[in-house]
Amino acid sequence: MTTFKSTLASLLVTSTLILASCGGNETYYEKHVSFPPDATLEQKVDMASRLVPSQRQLAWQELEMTAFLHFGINTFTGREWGDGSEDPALFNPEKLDAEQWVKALKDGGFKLVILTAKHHDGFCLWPTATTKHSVASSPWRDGKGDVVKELKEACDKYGMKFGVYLSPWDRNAECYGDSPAYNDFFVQQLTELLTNYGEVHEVWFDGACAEGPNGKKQVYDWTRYYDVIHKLQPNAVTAIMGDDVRWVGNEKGLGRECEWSATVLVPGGYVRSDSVNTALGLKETAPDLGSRDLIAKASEMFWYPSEVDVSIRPGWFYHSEQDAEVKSLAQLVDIYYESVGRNSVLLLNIPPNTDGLLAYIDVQRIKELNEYITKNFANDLLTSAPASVKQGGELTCELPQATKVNTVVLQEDITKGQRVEDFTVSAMVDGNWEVVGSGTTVGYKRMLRFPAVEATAIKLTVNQSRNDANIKKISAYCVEELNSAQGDQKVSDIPVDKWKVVKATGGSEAAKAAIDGNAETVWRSAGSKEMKSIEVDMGQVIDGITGFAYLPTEKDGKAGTVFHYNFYVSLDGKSWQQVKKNVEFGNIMHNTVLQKVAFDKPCRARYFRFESVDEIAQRDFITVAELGILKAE
Ligand code: FUL
Repeated sequence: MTTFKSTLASLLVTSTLILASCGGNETYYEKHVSFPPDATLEQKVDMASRLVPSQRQLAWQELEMTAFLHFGINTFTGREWGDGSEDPALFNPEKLDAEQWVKALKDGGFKLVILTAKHHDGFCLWPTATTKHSVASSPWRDGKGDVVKELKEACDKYGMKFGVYLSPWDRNAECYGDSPAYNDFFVQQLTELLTNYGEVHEVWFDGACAEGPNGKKQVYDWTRYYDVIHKLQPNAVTAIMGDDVRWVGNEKGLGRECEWSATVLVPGGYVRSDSVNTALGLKETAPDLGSRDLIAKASEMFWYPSEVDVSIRPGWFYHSEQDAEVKSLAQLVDIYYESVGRNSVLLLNIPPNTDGLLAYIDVQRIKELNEYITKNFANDLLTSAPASVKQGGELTCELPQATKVNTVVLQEDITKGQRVEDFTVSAMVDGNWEVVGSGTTVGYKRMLRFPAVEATAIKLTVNQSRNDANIKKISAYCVEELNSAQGDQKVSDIPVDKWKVVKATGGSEAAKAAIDGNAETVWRSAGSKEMKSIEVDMGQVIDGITGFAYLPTEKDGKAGTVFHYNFYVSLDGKSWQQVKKNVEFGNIMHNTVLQKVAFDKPCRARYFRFESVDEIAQRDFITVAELGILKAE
């Protein structure tokens, strides 16, 4: 048995004392707090410490692991973003079995699943009355199928919560960009989804958006959408462009080490969000969303916790050529530590394939993940009780004998707010305290990994907090260590050592970095209003070229990432054949992974030219970490 010891001066263990420690002030602010105009920083910080989640936000946070299913017309076209012109006849997942999905997700430890009921291409996975661009026009189940219904029934059968992704951006709807008409259309779709299928626990509105077919920009009526959701599904959190759940800011599975659920960022769906966030210099991707410096400048705060969305594969949709790139168990465990372990909920995407099934390898991998978590976190080596700790105070948990520890998990009682701002974790090793971890925020859950020590006690020191910190639990484990080192990413199927740059925007010399087989070196073209391009001589004619690859870079943010491109091939470097014209790297601005592009048919060439039509933010230069040529084995 382990024992739990506290230093009385620094520690108050009963709720009465917790209230006393707050000066008898029991005021909490649910989800939002406005600061009085003349509030001092001290008063603001005090109010920030008493900002708490709503009931539905708390229930969502406790799920910890949630799953995404990206499925739709893109599954059948091999794209990440469809443009809305796809023929519904392409959609025919003949073996679709939603029970297989849900059973696999349950075995993977997931508590809620969100389906892309409609992605940006506008194709609806349920037989909506709003458009013909849906499963009803597909050959699947003779046009009588309903993916939403089949999934929801499976969820109900296996006790899985259910959520819907309904893309506001719709590249098919004719009325898109005619704001009032599209808002009606969208509300009707939302109403169908939230009325006809039983309980929904999360509604996910992504932030991607562009101009409509008529060139007009769509002005979304978020307030109206929220009203519909709250009326029809009061227990559903609204995510991303919703105001209950915040996008973490990347699609890599990475929460911030300093992750505030109590944040000054105004949710994107609020009318004032642009003006307030711009004035504070903030966006979802900012590294700091809740420090005292920001609180000093802010006039309000939100309980707006982070959700970490990431795909088990490089893309969000299933592409068979990515079967070998399913994340390893070690990578998924890292993601778990860096999402759930960083005060966030994990939203892991496992996309169904063209048969309408989750691929075997994905199913195995999530099962391994759950087994790893269940096994390694089954035995807490400590017995801690909830405690209130003053700034500078300590909480010590003793172990009965020297025990190997390499992971400590901290939890705050967020029903009393998020308060810890700076902490240290130490282990008693051979009679001395050794610091094994430190950080800023804790929040709902904070996990720390460190090289194993033989500890006889674990101590948490709260160096700084907003009022007394309410520590719910300290746990310690000795988990199995996995090696998540990734091998080098193969960009080109053919050797690049004989390749030469013939010409490039800004000169050939600098552009060598794009074809040197080294992903670390990056070519940044000269700035130009014209299209930026690079022309390469591969040194010999290559038969059977099936496509090309472009590796973007995140050095310098994502600046220079190509969005639309042209691609040409040539046998002699004089007469050129255009094999790709103004094609989009769908979602590249959010997910800067290696882009592999397949040609319609294999070709023969000695030269190629890659040309950028535009950059993700219309900058006048492009960057290329690496280019490669793909060839069938
Ligand atoms: C983004 C979308 O553009 C991607 O296609 C994907 O759905 C991701 C989860 O959200 O905003």
